[in-house]
Amino acid sequence: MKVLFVNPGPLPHSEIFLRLEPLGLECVAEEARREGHEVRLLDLQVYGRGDYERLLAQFRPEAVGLSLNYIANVPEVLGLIALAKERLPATFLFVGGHIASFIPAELLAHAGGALDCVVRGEGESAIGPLLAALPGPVTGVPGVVTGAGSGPPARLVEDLDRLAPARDLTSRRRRYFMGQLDPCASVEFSRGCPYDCAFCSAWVFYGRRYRRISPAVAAESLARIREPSIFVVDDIAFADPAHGMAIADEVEKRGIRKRFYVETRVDNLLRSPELFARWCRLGLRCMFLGVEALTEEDLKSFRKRTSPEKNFEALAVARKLGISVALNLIVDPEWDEGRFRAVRTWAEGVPDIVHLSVKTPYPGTEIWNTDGQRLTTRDYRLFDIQHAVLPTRLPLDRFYRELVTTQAVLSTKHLGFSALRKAALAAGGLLLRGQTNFVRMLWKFNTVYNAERRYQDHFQDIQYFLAPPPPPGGERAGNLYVHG
Ligand code: B12
Repeated sequence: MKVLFVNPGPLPHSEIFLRLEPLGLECVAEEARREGHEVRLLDLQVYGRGDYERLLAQFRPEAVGLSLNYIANVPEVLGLIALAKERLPATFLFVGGHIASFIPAELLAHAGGALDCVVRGEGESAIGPLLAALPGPVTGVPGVVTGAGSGPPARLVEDLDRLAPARDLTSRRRRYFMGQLDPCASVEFSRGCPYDCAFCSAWVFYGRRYRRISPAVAAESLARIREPSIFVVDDIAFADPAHGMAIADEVEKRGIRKRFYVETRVDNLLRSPELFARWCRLGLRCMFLGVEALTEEDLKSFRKRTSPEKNFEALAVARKLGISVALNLIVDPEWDEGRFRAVRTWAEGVPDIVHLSVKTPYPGTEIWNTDGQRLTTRDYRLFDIQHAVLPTRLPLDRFYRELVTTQAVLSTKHLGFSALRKAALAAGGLLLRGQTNFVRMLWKFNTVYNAERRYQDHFQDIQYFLAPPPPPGGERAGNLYVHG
């Protein structure tokens, strides 16, 4: 069967810092190929709508599977479905991915009959049985939801070692980058997270399970990658220090030299600084720490299971490693000017890259159930953690002025004189190698850090309305787990 997999375009506010390969979709595509299907993959982060239309017309897929990880992409994906339905009415259309797994009924309703099914959970275990069932009914396939109801619960992949992303199906790979790690490929060493932060849906998706890829398999997969830089997409890198050490052994054994970026928790770093020091020797260049809040009270409200002292201690440990340290703080829409000022002062005084994201309840998170009744907008596109979707204490336009000023100050801090010199050197090197992603990013700041634009985004016409959650007191987190 001819199958086309499609990844939607980027969100406007993340586009400037990075653009990464659709790793999950590549894994699903590879599974389909192993089953003998003829497979194509189109990533709309690096291709345009015209390419999609051309592929539909020329390849004429019998099935089209779209990836939907980010809630802000919902309207775009619905548009892509409508277009495919119009051009190829007999083609089987399905959607899978992180956010799709939490809102299958809503997606089917929005698509008004154009969408044949939603696949919940990890796509690798469902794709074979799904395509094999066609053109018959698919309701018996685990994880599948159709207009007629749900099939058996989604199944976790039993053996992560047998997965292999179909990187050869993504062209224009030089367009994938992460700041100065340009070009950059993605890998995974593990899946899932054993913690249960209230603002995150990753642990709900995987049911708090943490699964490892065998060290030798992880290293082999790294060895096959051509790009010099690697984004490790794990929800929580090196949660198991022994596993991290074993991968390091295998990487060393094979003489693999890459530059790495990882995201992890502060307690992880504090538990095994020697592991991170070893990875720095192996090429770890940048580490993202989910600090999230500066006060005990806020950390508790997010169930972060850490403390301000631990956060500051971990930052000190990370800085000693001599790598770039980035951290995130969650902005509460309740913040006033004084609170923004205090955060600006703190962030300007530390050497790390400080990101601000806005507290956003989206389906799958615990705060969706506790705060979702208070949403001020039901426009999917605004759920990108750069817009306020809960009531703000400041008038909305002033909230954005504070937020965007703070973000711009923190970004230009890193593009101050000495940083700019370093950036120029890096940019020069990249340009010499023909890599323009990072340099283009430097010029996009003014369009992204624009308070008026973010405010005006609230007044766009809305085609699809996000349904609010049921009243509180209903579901327990365990009942919301995607996998059975
Ligand atoms: C790595 C990562 C990123 C990377 C990008 C990864 C990439 N290559 O695309 C970066 C850093 C760019 C990123 C950015 C953002 N991220 Co992010 N990210 C993740 C993270 C930690 C892992 C994703 C991943 O690669 N997993 C590994 C792969 C193998 O799994 P997968 O992509 O989920 O794919 C599997 C299934 O979903 C499914 N599947 C996927 N597509 C399809 C398609 C079909 C047809 C089928 C059948 C199945 C299927 O099968 C796949 C294989 O099992 C997740 C957390 C999580 N565990 O999901 C958050 C997560 C997805 N991100 C999140 C957020 C909020 C963001 C940002 C908005 C943050 C920001 N403002 O900067 C941006 C927006 C990015 C954008 N679209 O432009 C939220 C999503 C919230 C939401 N519901 O919308 C998550 C869930 C984290 C959280 N805190 O809750 N992210």
